[in-house]
Amino acid sequence: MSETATGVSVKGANQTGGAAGNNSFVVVANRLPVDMITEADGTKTWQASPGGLVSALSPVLEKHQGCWVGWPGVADESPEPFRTERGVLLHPVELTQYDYEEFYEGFSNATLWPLYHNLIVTPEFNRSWWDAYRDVNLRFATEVASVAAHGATVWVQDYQLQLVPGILRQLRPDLTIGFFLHIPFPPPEIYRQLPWRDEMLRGLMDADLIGFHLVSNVRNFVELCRSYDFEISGDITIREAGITITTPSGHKLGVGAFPISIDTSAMATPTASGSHEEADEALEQMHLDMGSPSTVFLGVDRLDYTKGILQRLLAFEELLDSGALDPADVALVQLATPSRERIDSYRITRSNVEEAVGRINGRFAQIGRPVVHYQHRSVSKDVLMRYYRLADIMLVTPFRDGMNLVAKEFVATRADSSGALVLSEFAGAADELTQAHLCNPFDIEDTKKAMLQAAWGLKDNPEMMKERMASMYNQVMEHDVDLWASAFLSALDKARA
Ligand code: GDG
Repeated sequence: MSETATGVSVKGANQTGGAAGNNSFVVVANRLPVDMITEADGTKTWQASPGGLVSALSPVLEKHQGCWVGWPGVADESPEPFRTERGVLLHPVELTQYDYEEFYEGFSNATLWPLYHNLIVTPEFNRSWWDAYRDVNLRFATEVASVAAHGATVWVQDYQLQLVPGILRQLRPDLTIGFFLHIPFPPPEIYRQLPWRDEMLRGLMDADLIGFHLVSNVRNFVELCRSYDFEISGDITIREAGITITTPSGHKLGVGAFPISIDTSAMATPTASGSHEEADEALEQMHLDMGSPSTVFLGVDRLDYTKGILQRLLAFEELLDSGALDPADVALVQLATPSRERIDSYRITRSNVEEAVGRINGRFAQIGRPVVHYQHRSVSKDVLMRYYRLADIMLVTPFRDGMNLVAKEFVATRADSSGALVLSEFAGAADELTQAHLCNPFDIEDTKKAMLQAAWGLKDNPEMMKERMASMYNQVMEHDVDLWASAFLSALDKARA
């Protein structure tokens, strides 16, 4: 038994191989790309799970025919590993109800999520949650060690698994280990609030490469590392692994910015199934059903307080109130995917959003013709695509967001350069989509201004609006998820070498 720098006890550490599996490419993420569903008659089925990480990684795993290690989305269930139709081996990790509450809802989503999103709500620091986080990270690392072939590449995903690189290095020094953080990395003065900051950081430092979305995230991380005994070299402005950090034990770690993107090929057709004509008819019908508004605003988000859904509704309400927008002429569609529903701050957010939807419709809608169309359910990819195509103006107004794939997905449906994007300057996507109508979501006047500029621009200056959309469309098409994954994986190879 040996102990890692994170204090996690590891049986059989330093024994290369051991019970090595035969997968040469392994991704490990908190969730599998599918959720296990129990039907009324007790049969178990699988359903694709929504979310940015799944959207980004599924095509990468399919291309490599790799193995995905993760939790199947239901507590106390341990289904057998199975291969998807597209050739990805799914290897479930069991989480108990206790793990779910303490590791997932607690430490991951009530401690780390708010801490890394610049304290939009106050993080809770609870010692038993930390213990659960360490235990579950050990379990994930042990599963990976059992499925990875000798010398395999393992790609660890996101904030729930930051101790996995350290544990895995002890268990399987033969592996090449990459880590990607899908959410922002906070400024050091915020990170330092974490009571377990040293263990957490050391868990990460055993990776060969750490990737963030943005250079600003890299800067925060490097600045934090300066306060430790690490040697730092390289140029921060070189996006892909411009920085090398050497730990006191001599381990070298690459650090770089790899802005994530979307599977553009999946966005190119109006629907995955059905003809173009059918898709157009369905779209027309949707528009008719909504009372044929001349401008449709659209929001698509997990129902999360970071996404700024309430503030966007309030901005819309004030524009209706002042007469700047005519309720007979506009509609706002808000799709809000259920998320982390048992956590208090999420319940409060949902209740505030739904109160605002009811109030706005009560004030401005006609019976049978809502001005805000709100849905708190997931929709299929086909239906989501239809909403993207229906919208005139996409509203993406998070207070803080690592990247935001919704913004890129909307742009990718605009081969004809139609429509406009209102985008928060605090979404990672704003670094690339500079031709969006950028706004500060903390400033309601600024948000209203961006919404109106987009609406007026489409009416008064369509040529200029087309140029803006075309430039964003090209940016997204030229920087797709394949490029993101291949840039990361080739930097990982180099870092290991
Ligand atoms: C995290 C980071 C980063 C949403 N509703 C439905 C649905 N979705 C899909 C969207 C999109 C994804 O979920 C959401 O991705 P985002 O990037 O917008 O946001 P997070 O879930 O917070 O993702 C984020 C991302 O990781 C990747 O690194 O960009 O900053 O927070 O793909 O299309 N898909 C379907 N039905 C829905 O109702 N089918």
